[in-house]
Amino acid sequence: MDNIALITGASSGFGEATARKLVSKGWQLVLVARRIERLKSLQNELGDLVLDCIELDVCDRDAVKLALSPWNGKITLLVNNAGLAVGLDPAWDADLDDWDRMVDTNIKGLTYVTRAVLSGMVENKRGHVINLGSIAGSYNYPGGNCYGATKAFVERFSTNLRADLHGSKVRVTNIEPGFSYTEFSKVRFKGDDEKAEALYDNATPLSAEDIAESIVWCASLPEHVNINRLEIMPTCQSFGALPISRDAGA
Ligand code: NDP
Ligand code: 8X3
Repeated sequence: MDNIALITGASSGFGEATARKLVSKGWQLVLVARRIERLKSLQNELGDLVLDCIELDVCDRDAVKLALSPWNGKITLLVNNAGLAVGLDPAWDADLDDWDRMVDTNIKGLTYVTRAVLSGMVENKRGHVINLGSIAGSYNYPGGNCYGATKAFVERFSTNLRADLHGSKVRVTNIEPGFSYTEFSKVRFKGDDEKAEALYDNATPLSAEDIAESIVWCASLPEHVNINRLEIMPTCQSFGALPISRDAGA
């Protein structure tokens, strides 16, 4: 059986870099995103190993089923990468539409895509689901509210999938990156590129290629090895103190 990877969110960042790296190792690819023109230009660059480019909003349950069911039974690696953070406002000020988008994409979209191709992996007794979680799923920070909660879901969904998949030989890995340079912050700050770029001033974040390398490493290990979770930060990022608020005048 050929190595065929389905990558969601392949039009940018980690997904695009993973597509490049997998092709360099001889993998065949099915690429998914909403921005089809970007997928097509990646296909032009990468050549025949890209079997298909699918214009798809992972939040659209029926469209996911329709577009991906022809691939069920053929996919050996699913990189569930499509996702986003929108906004960094405190919970009481947050826009509920932003929260809906994060829940719809990071939680519901990821489950729809998984469901569309998982039964084929189980039937073939071969496959690997690599989910993109985040350090935000494990550690709290102001404004991380709903985004972090969606990534906590991804972590728990990943390990629960492992429980369901016991004995099936299908692997599941949750990759949990920290501070990284992609279009992620442009999306989070809703196109305020200056604000997004300022985050990276005088710092060395992880690159999309760093994360792609980790994804490809997990996928390339012998089939009896399952990396459950892989938490990765740039060296410039670490942990802060847990703050105590003090009463005035005390
Ligand atoms: P980018 O913004 O560069 O890429 C996000 C990708 O997701 C794009 O290809 C976008 O494609 C796709 N996407 C978003 N919404 C949808 C949708 N509804 N349907 C289909 N595709 C969609 O960000 P990253 O590469 O950084 O993010 C990839 C993943 O990594 C996300 O899940 C993110 O939460 C996670 N992550 C990112 C970190 C970071 O600091 N960069 C750190 C930790 C985790 P299009 O717009 O064309 O549909
Ligand atoms: C993205 C990492 O720390 O900006 O998932 O939330 S963080």
